[in-house]
This record gives sequence, C-alpha cells and structure tokens, in this order.
Amino acid sequence: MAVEETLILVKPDGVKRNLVGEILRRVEAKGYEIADLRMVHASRALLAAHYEEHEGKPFYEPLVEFMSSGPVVAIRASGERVIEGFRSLAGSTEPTSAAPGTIRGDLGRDWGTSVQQNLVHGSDSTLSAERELALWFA
Ligand code: IDP
Ligand code: MG
Repeated sequence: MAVEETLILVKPDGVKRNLVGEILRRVEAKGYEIADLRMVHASRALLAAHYEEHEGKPFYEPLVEFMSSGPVVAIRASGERVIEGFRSLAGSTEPTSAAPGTIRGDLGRDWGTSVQQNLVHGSDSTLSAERELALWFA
C-alpha cells in the first residue's frame, strides 16, 4: 500500500467550538502526518467546486451557506491508507448516531440542523483527495 494524502476540513462548527486542536490531536495520535495546514474563509466558488457532487440535493444550499458562515481549517494529511483511515476516525455522517470513539460520535450531535454540522470533512477516494487538495491548496 502506498502512502496517500487526503484533505481534511475542520468545518465552521469545529472552529467556533475551539475543537481544531482536539481534531488535530486525534489525527496526529493515529500517526498521520500534517503535511500542510491553512485557515480559510471559503468563497462560494471554492465551496461550489468542493461540493459539486451534491449540487441540486435538498441540503446543498444550506450546506454551502453553513460552510461559508466562518473560517474552516484545511489540512493536508498524509500516511498509509489515510483516506480510509481518516473517514474511520471521523465516523459516519450523522453525528447523533456516529460511533463513540469517532470525532463526530464523541464531539458532535444534532443541533437542530440535521446532519449538517458534523465538524469535519474527509476525502472519500484517491480521486476526490487529489481533486480537493488541488482546490484547497492551489
Ligand atoms: P460525508 O461528509 O460523511 O462524506 P456527504 O454525504 O458527502 O457526507 O455529505 C457532505 C456533507 O453534507 C455532510 O458532511 C453534511 O455536512 C452535509 N449533509 C449530508 N447529508 C445531509 C442532510 O441530509 N442534511 C443536511 N446536511 C447534510
Ligand atoms: Mg462526502
């Protein structure tokens, strides 16, 4: 297995709740390397490109709105199977039912905004990782 890179985002809820350090801690504790990191107040254009697969879905507009509501922290993480590994650390999409031990399961819940505020994003494939890293670390 080759060393991979993935894009992790600490979403605006994670930044507002001062969980950047806790999330980075979990990534580092797992043994992944933080290869690059920046804080970004994302433009609509960047978010539209990032979430292009979700365009037209009912949650798309509110999601883009939420993601532009404050700064996010973009992280280039690297390591053996880090794409799958970070998705596992993050937990399933819905924070209320995400497994304990995961970022979303331990730190997130339903804030009345159904699923949307789930603290982190992680690329879901090598293709997405390449595409997303190019967007956020242009
Ligand atoms: P993922 O982040 O676990 O890969 P995706 O299905 O790719 O989940 O959805 C992207 C993001 O869109 C989610 O992380 C969440 O913030 C938001 N989202 C997904 N499904 C819903 C929904 O049904 N309602 C509101 N927001 C949603
Ligand atoms: Mg996704």
